[in-house]
Amino acid sequence: MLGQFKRGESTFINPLIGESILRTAIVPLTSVVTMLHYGEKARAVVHCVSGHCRNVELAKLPEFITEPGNPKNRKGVKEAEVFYPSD
Ligand SMILES: Nc1nc2c(ncn2[C@@H]2O[C@H](COP(=O)(O)OP(=O)(O)OP(=O)(O)O)[C@@H](O)[C@H]2O)c(=O)[nH]1
Ligand SMILES: [Mg+2]
Repeated sequence: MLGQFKRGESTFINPLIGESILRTAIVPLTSVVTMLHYGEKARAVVHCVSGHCRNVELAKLPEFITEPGNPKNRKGVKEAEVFYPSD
């Protein structure tokens, strides 16, 4: 799902998942491509431009994929994947 900043992508996706996994805000927020997949267990994986990847708790995901949590993408995040047990 693509859109300009603040067009409501995250707000639209959360009810489809059934839980507010993606943060929403008035200021520009989601700054990294985030892929959502079905998974037996809720978890997230952050892939870095260096080639490394790490598992992160869903609650800590904003530290990597949002502009306030990762200003100007200083953490070098390439993309993030979220796995969630939602039909
Ligand atoms: N009035 C109105 N406000 C909306 C609607 N959808 C989202 N918003 C509000 O618009 C703001 C931006 O919503 P987000 O879901 O964070 O938008 P986004 O496109 O994911 O933003 P970025 O990740 O920063 O690009 C929030 O304050 C939402 O509450 C809508 O349909 N109507
Ligand atoms: Mg967003």
